[in-house]
Amino acid sequence: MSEIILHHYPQSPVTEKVRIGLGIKGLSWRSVQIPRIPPKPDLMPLTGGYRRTPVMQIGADIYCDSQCILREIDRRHPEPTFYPGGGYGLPWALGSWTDNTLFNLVVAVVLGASPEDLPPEFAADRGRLYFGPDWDLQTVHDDLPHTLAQIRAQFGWLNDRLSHGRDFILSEPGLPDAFAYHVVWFMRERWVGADEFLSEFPALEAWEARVRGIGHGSPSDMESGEALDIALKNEPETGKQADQRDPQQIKPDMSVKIAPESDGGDPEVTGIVQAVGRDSIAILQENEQVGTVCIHFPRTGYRVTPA
Ligand SMILES: N[C@@H](CCC(=O)N[C@@H](CS)C(=O)NCC(=O)O)C(=O)O
Repeated sequence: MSEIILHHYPQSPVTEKVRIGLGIKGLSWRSVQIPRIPPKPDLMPLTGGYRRTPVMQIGADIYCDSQCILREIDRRHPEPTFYPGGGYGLPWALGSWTDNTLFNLVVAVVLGASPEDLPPEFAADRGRLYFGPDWDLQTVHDDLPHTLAQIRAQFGWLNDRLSHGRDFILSEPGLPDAFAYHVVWFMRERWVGADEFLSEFPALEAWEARVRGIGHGSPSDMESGEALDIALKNEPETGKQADQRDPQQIKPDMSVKIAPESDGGDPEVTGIVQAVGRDSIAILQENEQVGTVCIHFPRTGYRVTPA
């Protein structure tokens, strides 16, 4: 059973990055809708407590974080390439900018522009997740002009890159387009001032329309219960893999805890190392609902500690 199952919700900007990735590859996939805020009772048995969105499931292998998801999609479906024109490596460095600095600025606009319009539960959850334990939405609101000045300069970089007759960030649609697009999409979808703000960037807007046109591949709905059953009926495909050069001396069969490094109050996920490498780590966990699952995380942005 090698169907791609994506656990997500339509409003999730980070998932939009993955959906465009699936569109570039022209893949069919199954779509399981999860709640926008915890509790997420049908997701937790699969992820061991990881609560962010999206999560990809293939049988009993679970991929947490869009980095890990896109790498795995590319490993299983190398064509068409995510790295047109031989642009290997570079998109991940670009993604580190779009996913952290730029994304966090846009989050501040989306949440801070009119805090009074946000459902209180949603504001409380996302405030803690993105601004840390001492967050204050009024401060974020008051800082909006500064935040927009930061975004304006950075969208200007993208606009400059896309001027001079260039249709995509590399020669053809690729990973950098998915990375940059999801941040623009997020602002466009969720901030009332976005149309006016983005109209300063005609090359970026023309590119945005081209990336939107790539689409999402071919999704079809699946109930969460069916996804849990698929995990239960399958064994993880991931074999044991050691890495002699691992700087932390993490080895298969060790018990570890993994959590995002950002101070968002994310729970740690505990498990037994199955595979460790430069870009990702995979741990085994077992519970009644899904049997044994292998949960994959990226190394960058995640802290692994012996449990
Ligand atoms: N580094 C993660 C970030 C994921 C993330 O923060 N996603 C947002 C939604 S777009 C989220 O998890 N929000 C809280 C939630 O869905 O519970 C990734 O690239 O997948």
